[in-house]
Formats: sequence, C-alpha cells, structure tokens
Amino acid sequence: SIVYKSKKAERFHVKMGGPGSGKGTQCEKVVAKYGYTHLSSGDLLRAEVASGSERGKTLQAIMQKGELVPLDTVLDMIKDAMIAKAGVSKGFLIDGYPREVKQGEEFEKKIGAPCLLLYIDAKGETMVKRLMKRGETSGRADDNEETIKKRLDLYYKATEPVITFYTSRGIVRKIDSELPVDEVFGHVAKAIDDLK
Ligand code: B4P
Repeated sequence: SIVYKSKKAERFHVKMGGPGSGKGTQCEKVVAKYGYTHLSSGDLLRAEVASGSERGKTLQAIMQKGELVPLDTVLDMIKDAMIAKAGVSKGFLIDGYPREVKQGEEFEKKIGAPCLLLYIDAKGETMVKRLMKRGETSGRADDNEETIKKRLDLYYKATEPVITFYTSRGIVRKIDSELPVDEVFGHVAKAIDDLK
C-alpha cells in the first residue's frame, strides 16, 4: 500500500503512557516543533463517536466503561489516517497505540516497526489527579472517578507489558512526566534529537 512505499512514512514514533500521564499534551508540542503528523487513537475514536454513526455509539459505550475498543477498529482507523497523509508527512507520531502487546504486533504486520517509543511516565496518583481536574471542564465521558480507576487498572495490566516488549528492541526512552509541561518537553525533544 501507499504507506509502506513512502520513504517519509517509514518514520514512526510512538508515544505511550498511562491515562493522564501527559502524552496528548506532549504530542501537541512535538507537532509544533517538528511538524510530524499526530495520530491519537483516542482522538480518532472520539471523532467517530461525534459523527453520531452506529459504530460511534458502540465505541462510546466501550470508552465510557474505560475498556479497550476492538483492535481491528482502532488499527483500521490509524491506517486510514496514515494513508491519507502518507505523501505529505514528515513522520508519524502515534499517540495512545499500542495499548496491548497484540496491538503492537498487528501494527508491525500491517504498517511497520516504530523507530522510537517515548514512554511518558507519571505516578498513578498524579494521573488520577490530572484526569479529575480535566474532568471538571473536558466533558469527556471517561474523565470521572470510576472510569479513571478502570482505565488505570487496565493500563497497568495490558499496556505496561508493551513497554517491556519494546525495551528489548532498545527503542524506549522513558520520560519523567512529574515535571512541569515545558520541562517534560525538554526531555522529549532531546530524545527525538538524539535520533537524528
Ligand atoms: P486517550 O484518548 O488516549 O486518553 P488518555 O489516556 O486520557 O490520554 P490523553 O492523551 O487524553 O491525556 P493527557 O495524559 O495528555 O484514550 C481514551 C480511551 O479511548 C481509552 O480509555 C480507550 O477506551 C480508548 N482507546 C484509545 N486508544 C485505544 C487503543 N489503542 N485501543 C483500544 N482502545 C483505545 O493529559 C491529561 C491531563 O493532564 C490534561 O488535562 C493535561 O493538561 C494534564 N497534564 C499533562 N501533562 C501535565 C504536566 N506535566 N503537569 C501537569 N498537568 C499535566
């Protein structure tokens, strides 16, 4: 497909971290500085929900419970979004995917291997505090105490093993996200610059 053939599109950066760790926040800053194409699995799913489609209704119910949506759904969305940008992208920043080892394996089969995994790391209590604060204004159906707890449990169970999986490849850079946003970004930028 177009994605595999485009030289530029072969550069994939993956951004991972727990809910509320600051991954979406850092992605915005990476895009502003490096011009990469930012694809957030959560944003793509929320756009489908906002469209009011039948599929969106099913997704909304899953996300409201803090569970993971089916693998094929989210991978197809990412792939379609990549194909749409393949000709013009300087590189892709994939945010919030893979959420489980199987997602990582399928991404590599269907799309390609990432060159850097930025692991945005914050303590559980910090993540809860940030999401509760965001919940005051975000209007997000999953930013409430009960769902946040479920999202965090799932993160430790399903997503942390992904970090172990990629650590063995030597592409993981762990970033301390307890610091203020701009300081966190300083470390993120260094990890990206070290790649060049
Ligand atoms: P996501 O959209 O990925 O949501 P998230 O984990 O909450 O992270 P987000 O990027 O939005 O927030 P951030 O930490 O930057 O996922 C939502 C749901 O979609 C999932 O539960 C799941 O159901 C579904 N889903 C998504 N991807 C999927 C996949 N691959 N497979 C299956 N299902 C999937 O920021 C949080 C808050 O912290 C913000 O208010 C921010 O201002 C604040 N903050 C950030 N950095 C800070 C700092 N350094 N200091 C102080 N505050 C900070």
